[in-house]
Amino acid sequence: MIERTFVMIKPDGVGRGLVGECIRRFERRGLKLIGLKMQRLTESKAALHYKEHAGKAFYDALIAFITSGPTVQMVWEGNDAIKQVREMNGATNCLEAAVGTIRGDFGLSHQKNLIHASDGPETAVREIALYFDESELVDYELLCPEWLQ
Ligand code: 3AN
Repeated sequence: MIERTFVMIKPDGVGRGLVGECIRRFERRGLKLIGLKMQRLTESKAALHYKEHAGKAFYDALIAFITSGPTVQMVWEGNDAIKQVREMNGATNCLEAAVGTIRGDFGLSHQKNLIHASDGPETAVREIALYFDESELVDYELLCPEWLQ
C-alpha cells in the first residue's frame, strides 16, 4: 500500500554532513521525496513533536538536543513506506542498530541517533501535519513507478 511517512534528520545528522547520505538511501530504495524543509526547532515545536515522551527521564535532554541545531524535515512516499523507513533507520539505540541501517552505520549513541521517522500511520499523519501544509507536498511521478510496486 502506498504510504506517506515523516522523516527528520536531527542536529547531529545535519552537523555531521549526513543529509545527502540519508536522502540518497531513501531515493535509491525507490521512495519518492514529496516534501522538504530545514529549520531549527523551537522548544514549543519540539514539545509538540515529542509530547508522548513528556515526563520521561530523558525528556529534557531530548528537547535540548533536538533544539540544539538545524534539522531537516522530509515527507517520503512509497509502498509500505512507514515500516520500510523505520527499518532503514535501525533501532533507536545506535549501539543496537544493525549494520546496514543509518543508525548502525553512522551512530554510536542512544539519544544522538541521527534521524527520526514516524512509527505508524496515525503518527505519520500527525507528524506530517505538524511540519507541512498539504500545499507544500508536491505531486509528481518518478520515472517508471511500476518497477517499485
Ligand atoms: P524512535 O526515534 O526510534 O522512534 P522513540 O520515539 O522511542 O524512538 O524516542 C524518541 C527519541 O528519544 C529517540 N530518537 C532518542 O533520541 C530519544 N530516546 C528514546 N529513548 C531514550 C533513552 N532511553 N535514553 C535517551 N534517549 C532516548
